[in-house]
Amino acid sequence: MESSFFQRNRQALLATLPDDALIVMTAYAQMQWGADMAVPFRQEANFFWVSGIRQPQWTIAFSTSESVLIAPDIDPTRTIFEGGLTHDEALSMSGVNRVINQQEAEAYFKTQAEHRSKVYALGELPHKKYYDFVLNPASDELYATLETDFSQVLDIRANLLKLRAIKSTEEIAAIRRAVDVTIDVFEQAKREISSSTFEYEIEATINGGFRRTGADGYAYDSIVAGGKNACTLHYVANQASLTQGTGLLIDAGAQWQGYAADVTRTYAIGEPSQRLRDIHRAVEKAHHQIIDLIKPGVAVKDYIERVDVIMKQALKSVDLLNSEDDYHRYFPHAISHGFGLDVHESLGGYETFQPGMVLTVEPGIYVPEEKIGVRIEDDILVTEQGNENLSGRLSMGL
Ligand SMILES: [Mn+2]
Repeated sequence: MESSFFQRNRQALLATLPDDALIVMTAYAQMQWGADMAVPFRQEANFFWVSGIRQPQWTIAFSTSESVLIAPDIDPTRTIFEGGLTHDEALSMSGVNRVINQQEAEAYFKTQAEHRSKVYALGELPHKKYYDFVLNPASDELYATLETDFSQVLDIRANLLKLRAIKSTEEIAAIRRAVDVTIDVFEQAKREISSSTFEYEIEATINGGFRRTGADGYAYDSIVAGGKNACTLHYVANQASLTQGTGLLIDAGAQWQGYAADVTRTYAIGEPSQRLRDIHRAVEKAHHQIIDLIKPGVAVKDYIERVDVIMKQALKSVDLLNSEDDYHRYFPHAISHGFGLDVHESLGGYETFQPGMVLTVEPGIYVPEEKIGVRIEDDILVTEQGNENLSGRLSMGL
């Protein structure tokens, strides 16, 4: 991405706030992998979107009058091991006016706090109590620090998500590339099923295939789930042997210049049973009907209601809807989510679909007692006229 992309994003965010607003945001901190090793670094998406910086521990502060990046204090020994970003590099990647160090930042914030009482920053992650992992502490720490310097810190998360939900031309180009790479790798993986014995052989083809094209790698851990493993929605062990006559669910997506693809197909290992074929056909029919619903102006709420009707019909057609509870038993996840820099993104709080949104459509039917799990997932761009299925040229599977 060019620095003009990040400049435009900063201006767009400032335009949602009063004239004299100051926004301060931080990169993620590095997290521990084990002993003295860090987890491969992944940037906080909102920070990347306004700065273009992929390194940890940087901070950005911007208003309509100027944009400033604050460089971390990095020990020279650490730079020998890990490299680093020079101030000039940071300047040209982000398009900010200047780069300052930690010491200069103290004076900068002191001056800012003297003539303004409010500052804007990224507030707490919503729904965090539902996550079973420790959150990256950087944003919350910055928020707390700002609260000591300024009398009021206001959350800009909702403004950011709303802007990020509508993708720009260069973002759509990156997503298209991620999807194209993913399609090619799926076709290759499909060809290798008959000569493979274990799920991990297919996983290696997928993850290696992404890197071979020059993609960043995978946008999330690839799921390669044979037989009943397909009923575990986030199955990432990929250790089991492949059983003839069962299904093989592959859910994977490349990441290209920070942007994700998210695609699922369910293939057959050998000759599929009639039951597997019937369930796949039901999911496939629902999938096409659901994609046809997506166009600008359609209310997201109405979409969800229509999806419920379609998915209930699909379950009924394979005799899996004998009580109201059966709906969430056999289709236990959401039909769609936005994606982009993060593989799960909000649709920005819009009530209706808007041109430039990208979202998945991913109906599935999971029947653990029959050891069958089928999901089909495509990546849909909302256009002025309707929608474009970015992954639609990938064959359907079974
Ligand atoms: Mn998905």
